[in-house]
Amino acid sequence: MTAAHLAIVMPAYNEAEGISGFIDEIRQHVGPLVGQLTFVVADDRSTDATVAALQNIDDVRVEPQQVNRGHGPTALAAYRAGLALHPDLLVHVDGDGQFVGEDFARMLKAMESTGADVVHGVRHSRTDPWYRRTLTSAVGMLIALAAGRRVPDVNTPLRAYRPEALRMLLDAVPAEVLVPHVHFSLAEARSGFTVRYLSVRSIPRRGSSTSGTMWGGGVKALVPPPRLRQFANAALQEAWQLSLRPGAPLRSIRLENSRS
Ligand SMILES: Nc1nc2c(ncn2[C@@H]2O[C@H](COP(=O)(O)OP(=O)(O)O)[C@@H](O)[C@H]2O)c(=O)[nH]1
Ligand SMILES: [Mg+2]
Repeated sequence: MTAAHLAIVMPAYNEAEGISGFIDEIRQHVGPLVGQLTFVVADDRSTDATVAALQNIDDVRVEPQQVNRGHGPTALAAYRAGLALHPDLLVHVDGDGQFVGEDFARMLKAMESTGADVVHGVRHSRTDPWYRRTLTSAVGMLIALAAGRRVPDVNTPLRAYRPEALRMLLDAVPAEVLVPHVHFSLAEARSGFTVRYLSVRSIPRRGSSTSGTMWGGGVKALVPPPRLRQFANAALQEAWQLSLRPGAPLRSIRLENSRS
């Protein structure tokens, strides 16, 4: 057994079509490896049937958000709701289901065999448009300069955490950030966390609805949609303010502190 109680947390917005099938697939692969499994879905005020699709499933809790705030704050709300259940291990993944069930099992096993604080799923075979992958590489380079080493797939949404390590990150980051995972990756690299990287398969989002994507223009837009460009600008400024500039608040996290 890899964990007595595993919480799998997800932000979701308009994922009615794919989310319950995604949860079923994860459960099938992970259920046999843990004592108890709980899914926590933070619903970012979906306008489709996402919440209805998740009703009356024993191991799924829906955490309705007060207002629509986008991926970052919803992911953080999902993390917090998951930690409140006091699991031994917590996994985050986006509700659009861009991963396969087998890889969740591999992550748990990697966590157990390496004793890491964090395991990141590093996406291969990404089918996201060229500008998304370019953005990931560009952010990755910036982070490498700041952290002094390369952090693969810096913004990956598939992450497994030991609760103590996650709590430190959550305590340090404001609730409204745009790119919590970029801040997390940077803080982990700088702060003495033991991080392991596992190559995982990336698949297209499961629902056909494009309203579940943050970027507008649909997943097949050939050029970066304006919303993505605005987002990238704002995210860069946020990364500078919170994580990169000298004296930035997230620079002072040290894992050793929590263990002393
Ligand atoms: N579109 C959208 N997605 C959100 C929102 N809040 C949370 N999400 C979730 O954020 C995740 C990532 O969205 P997506 O735009 O597909 O990002 P990408 O996979 O990085 O391209 C999905 O699981 C969404 O369900 C929101 O306000 N709008
Ligand atoms: Mg996605």
